[in-house]
Amino acid sequence: MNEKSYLEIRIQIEKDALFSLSQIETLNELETWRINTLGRNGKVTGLLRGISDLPVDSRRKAGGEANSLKNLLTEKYESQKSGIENKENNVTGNGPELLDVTLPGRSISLGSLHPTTAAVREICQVFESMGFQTIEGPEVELDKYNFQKLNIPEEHPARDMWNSLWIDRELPDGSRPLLLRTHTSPMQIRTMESQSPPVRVVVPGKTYRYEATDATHEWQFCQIEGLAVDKDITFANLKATLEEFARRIFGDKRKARFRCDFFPFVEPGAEVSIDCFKCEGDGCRVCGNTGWIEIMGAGMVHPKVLAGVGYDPEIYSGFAWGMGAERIAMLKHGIDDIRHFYSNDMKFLKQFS
Ligand code: FA5
Repeated sequence: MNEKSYLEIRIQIEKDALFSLSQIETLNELETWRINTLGRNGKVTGLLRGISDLPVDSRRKAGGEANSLKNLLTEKYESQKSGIENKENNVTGNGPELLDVTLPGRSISLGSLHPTTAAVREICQVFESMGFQTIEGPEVELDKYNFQKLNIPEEHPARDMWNSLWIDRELPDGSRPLLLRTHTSPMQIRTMESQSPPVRVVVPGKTYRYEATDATHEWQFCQIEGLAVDKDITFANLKATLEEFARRIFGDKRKARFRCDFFPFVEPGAEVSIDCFKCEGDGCRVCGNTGWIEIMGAGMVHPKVLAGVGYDPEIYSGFAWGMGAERIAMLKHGIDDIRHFYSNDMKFLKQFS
């Protein structure tokens, strides 16, 4: 064979292959075309093999021509293949018949606030309207702030009130003082250490306890701490502030109850409960048959705590509280199990969007 006839064969193969490719409509037909044209015994491969039959000085040009044909047909094959695949999958492709411009656009689905976040924002706004400032603090805390400066020394039995998750990290002095905060009360100390009275803050944030879960207890939940310190603050101010909060959040229908309680960092201390939304106070699973759901601990800041941060307890007094945000949301929306909040159940969460 000479160079001229070799190149004529190449042109003929190109013509035939492009024509037969243009007739193909299915992937099966396309595969047969590929085998016959580009496969191991296909025409293009035969053309490439034929180079060795040519005189030596014609081989270079013939090889270039054969390879360019191979590249051209491979490219055409790939584009034909994706065209057929798009058509079969009904995806809008190059063909105008696949694009329906009259279809309405897909609307972007917007997320919404988690019910805990929504409750936290609403509660903080109520207190902001009463002159409190919203601040945040660290979730990994020091023993010093979570306990000691709150009048709970090491080895004190009151520590058993908060089952703690300790962090297994030793500091250079050999101590292991880090834990996931069990309440937001450490922010009382951090706030008072960083400013002089008067103080009025609310502190929302995650808290953690090594606790079994049930309808009203989670191991991770959200608290909102409140602290007011000034001259002449009395228990009457505490009660008025929290009663106003309860009225604004729950309306006049729900009843608030204050009872004596013990927290080492307040004196006197109180537990605040709201009558159960589920049984209207008769007693049920949600309220543990008591008719009341406890929403917060509160009290007058202990003089030892004030003195510990450098405030003179003879001049200043204050009140503080720590409430559970999920419990407030449960009461507001009639949610009967706190575990719904963090089970990632979209059916539950979408009710609040
Ligand atoms: C405290 O954590 C105190 N720091 C509150 C406080 C602050 C008292 C300032 C006095 C002055 P207690 O452990 O009771 O207290 O928790 C406060 C509130 O957090 C409870 O009333 C409840 O609403 C919520 N809470 C407590 N434990 C859980 C839990 N496991 N799951 C969900 N909410 C909880």
